[in-house]
Amino acid sequence: MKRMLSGIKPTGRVTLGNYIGAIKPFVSYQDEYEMIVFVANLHSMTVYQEPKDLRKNTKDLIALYLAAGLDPQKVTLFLQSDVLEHAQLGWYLGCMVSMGELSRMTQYKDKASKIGKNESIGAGIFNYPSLMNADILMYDPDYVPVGEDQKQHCELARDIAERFNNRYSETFKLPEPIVPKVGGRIMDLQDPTKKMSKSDETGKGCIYILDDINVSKKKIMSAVTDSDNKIIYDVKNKPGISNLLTIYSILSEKSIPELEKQYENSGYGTFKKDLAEVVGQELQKIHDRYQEIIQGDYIDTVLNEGAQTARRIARKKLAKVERKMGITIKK
Ligand code: ATP
Ligand code: LTN
Repeated sequence: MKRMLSGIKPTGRVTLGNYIGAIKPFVSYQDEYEMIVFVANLHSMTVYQEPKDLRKNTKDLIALYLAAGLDPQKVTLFLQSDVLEHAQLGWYLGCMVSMGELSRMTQYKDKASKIGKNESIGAGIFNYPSLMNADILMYDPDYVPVGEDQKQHCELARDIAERFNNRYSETFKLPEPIVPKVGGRIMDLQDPTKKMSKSDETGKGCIYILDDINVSKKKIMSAVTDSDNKIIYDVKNKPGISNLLTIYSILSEKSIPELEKQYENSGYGTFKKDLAEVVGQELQKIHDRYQEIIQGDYIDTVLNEGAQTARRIARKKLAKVERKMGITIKK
C-alpha cells in the first residue's frame, strides 16, 4: 500500500473549505492508502491562540476527522505535539533551507504583506515550512493530499529531501502533493476572490462545519453571485456561482456539467435553495456523529494509540538522520 500523510492546523473552527479540500478527500483515501493524519498544533502557534480556544479547536478537529468518517483502525491519527521528533527534525531541516527559499513561500508573503506598519511578523511564520518538511519527510509518504495553498510547501519538502539525500546519501522519499481537481480552493461566500479560511476575521463568508445548520443554510442563500441569473461555471467572470457549483458538485457527487444541465432553466434562488439543502444534509450527518464522539474517552484513546504508532516510525527515522549527519557519536 502506498502511504499518504497530511495535517490541519487547529487555528479556528473547521470550515467547509477544510472539509471539502482536505478532510473529505482523506476519508476517501483511507481504503486505498496507508494514511497518516495529524493535527498540526505546533504549526498553529505561529499566530497567537487563546489557550482555551486552542484546546477546544484541537479536540473538535480530531472529533471532526472521526465524524467525517476517518477510521482509526485504518488511519494513524495523532497530535503533532505528542511526537517530539517533529520539532527536532524540523530544526535539522531548517538548517538546510535558505532564507531566500523561505521568503518565496506565498503563505509567508501573503501574511507579511498584510502586516501593518508598526506590527511585527513572528519568526515562526517564516520558519513554518521547515517544520512542515519534517512532518512530511519523517514518514516517507508517497503522497501528501492538500488544498491548493499548500502545494508550494510540499514542493519545498521535495527539494529539501533531495538536498539531504545528495549530501548524506539516500534517506528520504520524495513526496508528491495531491490537490483535488475540483474543490482544492473553496472560496469565501461573500468575497469569492479570496479563499474560505478558518482564521478569517468576520467569518461572514465562511461555513463552519459545527455551526447551527440554519446559519449555514442562510449563508448559502446570501452568497454573493452576479446579476445574470445563469448557472454556468466560469471562474473568471462568475466566481461566486462557480464556487457554489463546486461545492454542490462535491457534496452531491454530480459533475459540474450535469448540474449546469439540471439548472439550465432555473435561476439562482432555486439553485441556492437546493444547495442549502444538500449542505444541510451533509452537515447533519457530521453533527450526529460528532455528538457521539465528543463524549467519553474515545478521543484520548485514539490519540494515544496514534501517537504510539507515529512515534515508532519517527524515532527510527530521526535516529537514521542523526547517524547520517554525525550528530550521534555512539556506534
Ligand atoms: P488558516 O486560515 O488558519 O490558514 P485554513 O482554513 O487555511 O486555516 P489550514 O489549516 O491551513 O486551513 O488547512 C487545512 C487543509 O485544508 C489544507 O490541506 C488546506 O490546503 C485545506 N484548505 C484550507 N482552506 C481551503 C479552502 N478554502 N478550499 C480547499 N481546501 C482548503
Ligand atoms: N501547513 C498546513 C498544515 C500542515 C501540513 C503538514 C499539511 C502542517 N504540516 C504536513 C500536510 C503535511 C496548512 O497550513 N494547512
